Amino acid sequence: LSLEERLASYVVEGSKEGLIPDLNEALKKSSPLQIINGPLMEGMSEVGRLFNNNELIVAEVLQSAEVMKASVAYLEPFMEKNESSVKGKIMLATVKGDVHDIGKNLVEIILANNGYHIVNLGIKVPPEQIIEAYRREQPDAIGLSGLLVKSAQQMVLTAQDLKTAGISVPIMVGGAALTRKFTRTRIRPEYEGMVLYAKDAMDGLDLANKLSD
Ligand code: B1M
Repeated sequence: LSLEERLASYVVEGSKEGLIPDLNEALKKSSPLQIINGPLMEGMSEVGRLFNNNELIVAEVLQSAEVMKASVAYLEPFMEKNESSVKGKIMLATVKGDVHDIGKNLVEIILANNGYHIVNLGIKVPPEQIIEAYRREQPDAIGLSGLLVKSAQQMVLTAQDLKTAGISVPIMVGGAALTRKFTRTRIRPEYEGMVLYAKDAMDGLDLANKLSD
């Protein structure tokens, strides 16, 4: 197997045996983000496909998630950091009913490495908790993540509750089940402030930078 194929297969197999030496090898020619967005994400897509076809069970997907998390944690110190000044405070949450957090945590790492102070509220965060944390933390923006189809709908409800609570800071939304169109037609009309769709973590950084400019 090529290096790229081996990296993808650690995620698919849920195995860390040989992972670190291969990540070191990959770092010689690629940046941490290229490794994550390339072979590791390819492995995750394959996991999603196999899971969808009932060829993997949840316990196996969890092991794949562990490998992805361990890889991201290992690569994180090698990422470019640009911490010259604090550009703003962003609160992140995976919405109510959803446990997926690898994407959100990647967004956290990338924003934190680029000058943002991040308050990560974790997973399955109901709107009440987001509102309470908003009042305490006074962030410049709120980032919502969700991967399930029902999470897209949950974002609509969350936006409604935030609006009712009188909150209007920009909201950034992302996650696999979401589209730009859904964001524009379903979430945006329910909210007073800006609602921005980020297709991936780098897009999230670009949007945050535009907001802070
Ligand atoms: Co689940 N899961 N899962 N899962 N899981 C999906 C999402 C699914 C598509 C798999 C499939 O069937 N093909 C499917 C959803 C189906 C649907 O709703 N249409 C699914 C399902 C069904 C489920 C369960 C219901 C399974 C069950 O129990 N029967 C269950 C749900 C539990 C719940 O949430 N209540 C479940 C559980 C799990 C595990 C716990 C086993 C594990 C998660 C572990 C964890 O996160 N700690 C897991 C995993 C790993 C996946 C897949 C395979 C991979 C997700 C992932 O981590 N990707 C996923 C299939 C897939 O996506 N291909 C799947 C890597 C990550 C870096 O990408 O999160 O997309 P992602 O983030 C991207 C962008 O989306 C974006 O940036 C990131 C990249 O740069 N982004 C943002 C994300 N959030 C953002 C926020 C932003 C900006 C950008 O700003 C705020």
